[in-house]
Amino acid sequence: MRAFFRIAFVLSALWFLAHPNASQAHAIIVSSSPAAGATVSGDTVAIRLHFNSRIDRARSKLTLLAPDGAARALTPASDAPADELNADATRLPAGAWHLRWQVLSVDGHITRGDIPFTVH
Ligand SMILES: [Cu+2]
Repeated sequence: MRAFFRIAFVLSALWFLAHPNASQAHAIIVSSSPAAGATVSGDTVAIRLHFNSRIDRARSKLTLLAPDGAARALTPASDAPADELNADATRLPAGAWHLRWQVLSVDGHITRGDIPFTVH
């Protein structure tokens, strides 16, 4: 048991060495529109990604993957709140889409994710 606590202590110490700003945490997605797995109707989709911390919008990316696999880069809206990455996607044919996001948070860490959604 003692060895276990010693290992746990060493691992947590290493974690804080590797993440000096861990208290700021990196950007984790809090909510998204569309939500993962959602079905939206119409060919215009307002994309709203809300993170738990401020993000560096200039170094964050939004890419839409079409049902046929074609990638479409989206330009994030510049007037969004500091913890949001927003864009308007227009002319989306019906089918299964993926929204790929990659953000740089203010602590310098990159996080990314993939939100599948369906256009009806
Ligand atoms: Cu981080």
